[in-house]
Amino acid sequence: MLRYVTAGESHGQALVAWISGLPAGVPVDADFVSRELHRRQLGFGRGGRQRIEKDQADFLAGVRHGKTIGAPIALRIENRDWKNWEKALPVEDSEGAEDAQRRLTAPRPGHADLAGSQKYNFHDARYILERASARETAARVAAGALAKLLLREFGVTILSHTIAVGHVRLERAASWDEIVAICENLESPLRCVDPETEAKMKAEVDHVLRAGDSVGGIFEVVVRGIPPGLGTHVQWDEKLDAKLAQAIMSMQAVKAVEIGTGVGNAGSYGSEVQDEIRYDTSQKRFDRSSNRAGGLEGGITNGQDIVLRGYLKPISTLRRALLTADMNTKEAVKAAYERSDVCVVPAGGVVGEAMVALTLAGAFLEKFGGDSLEETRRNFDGYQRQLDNF
Ligand code: EPS
Repeated sequence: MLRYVTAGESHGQALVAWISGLPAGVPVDADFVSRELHRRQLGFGRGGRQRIEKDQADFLAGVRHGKTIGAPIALRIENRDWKNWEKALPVEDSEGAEDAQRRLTAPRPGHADLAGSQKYNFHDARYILERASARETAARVAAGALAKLLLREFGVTILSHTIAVGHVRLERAASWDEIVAICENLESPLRCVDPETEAKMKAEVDHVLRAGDSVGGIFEVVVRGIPPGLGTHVQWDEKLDAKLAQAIMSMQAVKAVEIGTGVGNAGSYGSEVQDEIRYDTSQKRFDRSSNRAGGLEGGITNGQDIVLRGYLKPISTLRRALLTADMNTKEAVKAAYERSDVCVVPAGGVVGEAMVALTLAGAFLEKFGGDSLEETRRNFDGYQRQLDNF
């Protein structure tokens, strides 16, 4: 079973990830992992923090001679900013530590600040926001890169692009080649395949930057090469679409998830929505004339591209702060402002890819198993023969 967890606070020493269940013998391309981490740091609208950090995964366990050994993998990503926070967030209590604390008592509407403080009984949201921070997604991306490396062995590619930033939306479909190109282009400010739309998106971010506001948007993750038959219809918590939705929904600031054209489908007729089935004799595979289902039917992959969208609300830290109530005095005050990003949609796509990769790798290993990559491959190849002869 593939399992993973992360630990780490935004301004603590480091982020760590623990991943268990990958078969032995998966090549671990460290440059690929670094590149994924770098991609997550990019995008127009990020705050000053990204100039401090240079995310790198340091493998502590489970990888030897460039390959997984079947043992749990542990990795660490340094927070370079820690040196600026050591006094404010020391591990041990010390004299004078109280004065160095950077307390936050004016909770930001939309943030975990207040609900978390009430739950954990702090009259200071510092410890809450440190862990709620999307800084944690760096650890997810490193873990997701390992999942991608497993899936890559079986011809699966997971990419993403930006569909909307604020009020600006990509009004046409993006081709696979365009999505490949935008993922390779590390200079693209917002990772939108259409340059004209991207310029408008950039203006939208510029506008909120000047106004002291923030902006959300939509990213789309597309997966090519996944075989039919991952996930199952038989039990609610084993349905793969449900697991993917949870994986994306668990991301900071995501408030909705869409699979295929799910939102629009609700207002259309059945004849306009279902994807007609064909048989491709040369490939010996069934396919569809369209892909409104986003590659999933009944909670099972159907062999079409998996397409899903994450809807990000605007970041809740606003320079032009909203009203809140102080947690101690209970008086009406302006919400706290901390250095922040104003738009994270391009990074959201990269994190979305990682979450999808981890979820699909889990479903893949559930179906094909294997303690070594060779064993997984034998099982996979046997299933391909079953499909050939179906
Ligand atoms: C974040 C606030 C900012 C972001 C951070 C998420 O950090 P800081 O408070 O240090 O300026 O840059 O994201 C990252 C550090 C990252 O690497 O993604 C928040 O409050 O969620």
